[in-house]
Amino acid sequence: MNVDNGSESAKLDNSSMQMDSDDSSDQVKDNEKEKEELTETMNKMHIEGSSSGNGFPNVRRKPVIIIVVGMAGSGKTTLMHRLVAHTHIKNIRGYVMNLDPAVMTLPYASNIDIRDTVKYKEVMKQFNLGPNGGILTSMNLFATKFNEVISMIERRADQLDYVLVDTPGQIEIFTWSASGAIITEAFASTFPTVVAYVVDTPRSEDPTTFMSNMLYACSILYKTRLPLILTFNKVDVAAHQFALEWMEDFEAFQTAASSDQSYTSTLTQSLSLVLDEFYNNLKSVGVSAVSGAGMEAFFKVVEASADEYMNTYKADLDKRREEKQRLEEERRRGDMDKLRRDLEKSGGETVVLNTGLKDKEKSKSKSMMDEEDEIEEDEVTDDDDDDLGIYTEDDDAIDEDEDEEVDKFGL
Ligand SMILES: Nc1nc2c(ncn2[C@@H]2O[C@H](COP(=O)(O)OP(=O)(O)O)[C@@H](O)[C@H]2O)c(=O)[nH]1
Ligand SMILES: [Mg+2]
Repeated sequence: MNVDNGSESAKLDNSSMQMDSDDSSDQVKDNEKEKEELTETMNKMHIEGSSSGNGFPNVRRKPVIIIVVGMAGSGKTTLMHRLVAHTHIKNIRGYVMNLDPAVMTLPYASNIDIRDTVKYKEVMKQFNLGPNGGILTSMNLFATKFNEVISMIERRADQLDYVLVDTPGQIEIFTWSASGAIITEAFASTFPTVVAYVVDTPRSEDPTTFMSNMLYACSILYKTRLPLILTFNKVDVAAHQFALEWMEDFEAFQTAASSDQSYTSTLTQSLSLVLDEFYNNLKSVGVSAVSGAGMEAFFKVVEASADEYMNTYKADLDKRREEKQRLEEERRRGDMDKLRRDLEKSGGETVVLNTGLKDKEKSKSKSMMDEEDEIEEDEVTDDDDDDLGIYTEDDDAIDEDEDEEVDKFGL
């Protein structure tokens, strides 16, 4: 338990004392204990519980984590293979990680492979999921154990220069999922971390495709807030010179885009003005995973980005983490207040988790005495939820909604 977690539990203790003085039942204490235990477990799972020991781990300079992301088919896996080969030749000490649970065969040998922990096909079968759901769930399962991965890398940190991370084929599964965010944050709060955004250069020769690719890169930059390296891959097929030109001179891009008079083209031209600032803060490099061109340049840019991380991103990260902790504490306090209010409302009665129709009627007639209007609304929401299987998070929802939620999650 770190210092910050300690202060959190102290705050929880405080609220429990208040509740005792409010004459609450033993069940409240049990609830609190459960809550504390849950908080503790969550904190342990959280990156701050990593073996660095303190709340804000000292970020080492090495190893540098390189998270390789990009559209499906942009050449991430092939590039990983090339990077691994380069590190071997140059005696660079690297660690390789595969986070794609659905990949059939890997062209490189990985040190950590998600497939050793989670069997993607089994997950699909067991949870009755399609391919994307299967990948997402496998990632979620893996993310719950990610503190162990971080500890493993920490133990080897002195012998490593880089950790190369391959991500699932479908970019959004990593960049827009909770598990992707957990994994990225776990890395970024322990080691200097950079994102290599792989671009399929030949396909980006079309201005509209180029623009959508850049917008995606921009969204990743905003989402991860980590140094981003635009890695123009497949330069053996098409040189990335045109891209550099378009990024430096938006007029050149507008001229290229103006050959097409469609709506998207006009929008693309306007967007190029907006993205000018974004381009200014980016580093880019041209590589070929097939021919091996640009490898030296790639690692140079990675080093520069790692410096940038230490100088700029680290401070921002610490600030955001403090803010996150503050919000988390506020939320917890809000939860405790809500629990207390609910208890006062129920008059300390035992809360039945498994609400049948009979219980519903009973609790409805009871609450009806307090808030008649609310109930009509809730009845509608309740029915809708049953049909669609959606859980509401409406603050006004009456207790039975919450009971059902708990019931459905099988707690
Ligand atoms: N010509 C050329 N083809 C490449 C290069 N990198 C990848 N490819 C090809 O692009 C396709 C997709 O590559 P893959 O690594 O599986 O992409 P991923 O889905 O991003 O992992 C494969 O057919 C690769 O052979 C490159 O640098 N040059
Ligand atoms: Mg791949």
